[in-house]
Amino acid sequence: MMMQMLRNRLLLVVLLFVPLAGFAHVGSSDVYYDGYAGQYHLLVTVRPPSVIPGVAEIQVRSAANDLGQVEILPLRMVGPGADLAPRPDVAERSSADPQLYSGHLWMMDRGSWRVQVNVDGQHGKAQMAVPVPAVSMNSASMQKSLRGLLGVLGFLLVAGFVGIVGAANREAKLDPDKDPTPGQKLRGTIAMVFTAFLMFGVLFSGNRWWGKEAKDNARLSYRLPHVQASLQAATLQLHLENPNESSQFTQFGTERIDRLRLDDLIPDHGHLMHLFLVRISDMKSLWHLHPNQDQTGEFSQVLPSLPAGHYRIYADIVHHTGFPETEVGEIDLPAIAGQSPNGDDSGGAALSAGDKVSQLSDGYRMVWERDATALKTKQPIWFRFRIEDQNGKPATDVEDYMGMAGHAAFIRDDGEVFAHVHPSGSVPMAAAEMAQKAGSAANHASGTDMTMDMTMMNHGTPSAEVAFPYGFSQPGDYHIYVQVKRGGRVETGAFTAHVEN
Ligand SMILES: [Cu+2]
Repeated sequence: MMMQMLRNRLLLVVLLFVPLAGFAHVGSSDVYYDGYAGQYHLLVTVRPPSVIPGVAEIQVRSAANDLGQVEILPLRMVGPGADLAPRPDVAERSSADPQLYSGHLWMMDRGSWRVQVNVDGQHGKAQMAVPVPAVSMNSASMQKSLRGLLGVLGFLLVAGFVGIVGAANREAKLDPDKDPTPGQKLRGTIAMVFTAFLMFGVLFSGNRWWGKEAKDNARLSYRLPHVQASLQAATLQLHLENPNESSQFTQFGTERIDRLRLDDLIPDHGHLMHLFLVRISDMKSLWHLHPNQDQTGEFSQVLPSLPAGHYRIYADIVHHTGFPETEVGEIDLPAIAGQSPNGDDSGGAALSAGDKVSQLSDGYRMVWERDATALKTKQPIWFRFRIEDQNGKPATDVEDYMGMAGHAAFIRDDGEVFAHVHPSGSVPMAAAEMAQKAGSAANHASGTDMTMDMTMMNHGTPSAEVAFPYGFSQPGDYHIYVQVKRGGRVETGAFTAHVEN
């Protein structure tokens, strides 16, 4: 028990020296969520740690100046820990910006979490919850300079120890100003050799112990899952992999309820999978499709007409725990003469992206309402888009598309970053709903009546303007694809964005 604790402490100390890399799913680990706690309109940003256990950074911004105190606490989404609320932390109110609160939370385990936000203010108490997937993206390695410094210090420590033992055996019983006898010298040398061997043994077994620990830890790092795609006639066949599968039971023999499996997928706004296909060479052909599940891990999609090229594949799925994954893949496609997209499928073969304006059909336009300030990483930004008719008037026929006012995909031009975002933010709706329900169930059980109104989640009201809260984790050149439904068909606006660090 003591050893275990010591080991964890040691690991922790090492982890604290490691800079947080902010790399997840497909390079966009930060969570942005816009929603309501009762009548309070909040934008919550969660920056999960890149190594678990680790510290998540939480920011809560209220839309109006109506808040007093904000508390935050981390909870598991499912399983035994889901109802065991720890004592909440009080988020600190920014002195420069009274509508901004921030705090830190420890996430001790990998898996599906929710951050519960308890607020108190002008409209009484209320709460909401934000789903947060927590994974270790890497086994963080120590910085070279730190490794060198610790190595030198460690050597001095060992050499000093050997020297002390030698001196103690040689000269401890010596009177002042006397030289040691040959016998005492020999005794000292033997003691030093013996101590050196002993220290070598200790260091050697310590290193082996550490190496084993590091290997175990590395095995638990999250590996980006890949989808194998092949084409049969005009049908895309998809085979999902599950590289992060763990055993069904924990070391204590209890079932690992949140282990990743492929037979537990839940629909996210009506579909088990949201598939994005983008031709990386020019970013002009983008498709948002919804393949059918034929059996566990196997999906298929009849393709619409699309131009030949090398396509990147992003397959979004959500597990029963609310844990989202994006499986990535690539495929070379010939020109496909398929059917026109049906159902919720949509996209475009020749989208030309502007930095402010994107042409839609019938002379309509989509306008990105951006100001002149440069886009920077790690900032929550509202991306607002306005749909205009041929006369520049706001469109009046915008309607709901898959339960939402709009869908956006942020894709870096090299394909290494991908995020599927909604007016409510970067979390899948299925996970967001699960987090709210878990919260209200727990409150109900504890006798606290804080009703949470599902309709208060921000799906966005279909109108001529649609807005998405999101922030870039990494700099680079991006394409932003914004999809809205207008006059019975889905339109895709495309924009370019340069993001600075
Ligand atoms: Cu969507």
